[in-house]
Amino acid sequence: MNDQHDATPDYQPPTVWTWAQPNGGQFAAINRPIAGATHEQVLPIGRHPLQLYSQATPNGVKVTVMLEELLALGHRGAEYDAWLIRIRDGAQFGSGFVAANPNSKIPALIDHSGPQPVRIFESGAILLHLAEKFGAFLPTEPAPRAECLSWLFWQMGSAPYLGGGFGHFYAYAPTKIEYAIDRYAMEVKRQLDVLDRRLALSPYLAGDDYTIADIAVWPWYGALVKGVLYGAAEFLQVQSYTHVQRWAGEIAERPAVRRGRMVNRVVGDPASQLHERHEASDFDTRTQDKIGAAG
Ligand SMILES: N[C@@H](CCC(=O)N[C@@H](CS)C(=O)NCC(=O)O)C(=O)O
Repeated sequence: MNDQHDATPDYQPPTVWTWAQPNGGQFAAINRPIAGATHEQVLPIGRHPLQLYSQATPNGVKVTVMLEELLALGHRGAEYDAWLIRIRDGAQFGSGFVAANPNSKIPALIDHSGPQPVRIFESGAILLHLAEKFGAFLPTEPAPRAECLSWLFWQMGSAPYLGGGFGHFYAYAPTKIEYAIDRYAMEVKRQLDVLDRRLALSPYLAGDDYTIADIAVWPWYGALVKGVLYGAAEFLQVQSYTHVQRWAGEIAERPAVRRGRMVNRVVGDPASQLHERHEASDFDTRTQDKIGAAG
């Protein structure tokens, strides 16, 4: 996210960029041009081997859906504690979180199941770590495995155009800049067409089976076509991507997806928000039907 742009038509960049704050952007309070911790904050550790530090943004939801899918398959080793990192409050800049992810972005996972704790950051790396650890949602045959990893990495490379590009300028920027919105709307529609053509050929992105590629792509592009991301459904004419719509609707109905979306959630109906998750029974007091079709 970058709130630095001046929308005035005669703006010329100065010789040296300087950090002007506040700048009116929605994320001005947390955006910084430097890395590292801003304050001391030890991360809590629960009793399960897997400790997740996250918030239910699309990147966070990928991991909680994956963990709930693993548990639904019967992998008891996937039991986890999910701790809420409130990114609008700057919790990603606490010293403990920065030790888990030097990039200061959710999600971050610490796997305590080996002799030494292993930290994993970047949601794609976390999905791959979990898929390999449990031998699930990642095909073993070379061709479908390559297809799965290709779509997983496609998501990691493409979503910043959707979130940091289109979503930022369409929904969050303090002024509407036609050039920026045009540029990113074009790219996002192209990406939706890429997905639509792929999903016309097979039920899931890697072929016949649901994989970490679908788990990674769904919280972004599934939410977008179901109209719950950036309020841009009509603007982008998302109904026309019929194969993506079919795929997104089917995945939204999976019980593990419905559970995973509630974990570390801080928006929407309070009954749909499970701020921290430590046991399967934590879901009992929440209402899964209170979340929309995706997102
Ligand atoms: N490529 C990273 C992106 C993570 C990311 O952008 N996380 C956002 C929330 S969706 C965040 O933590 N933002 C806080 C910040 O930028 O300070 C991943 O997939 O894990």
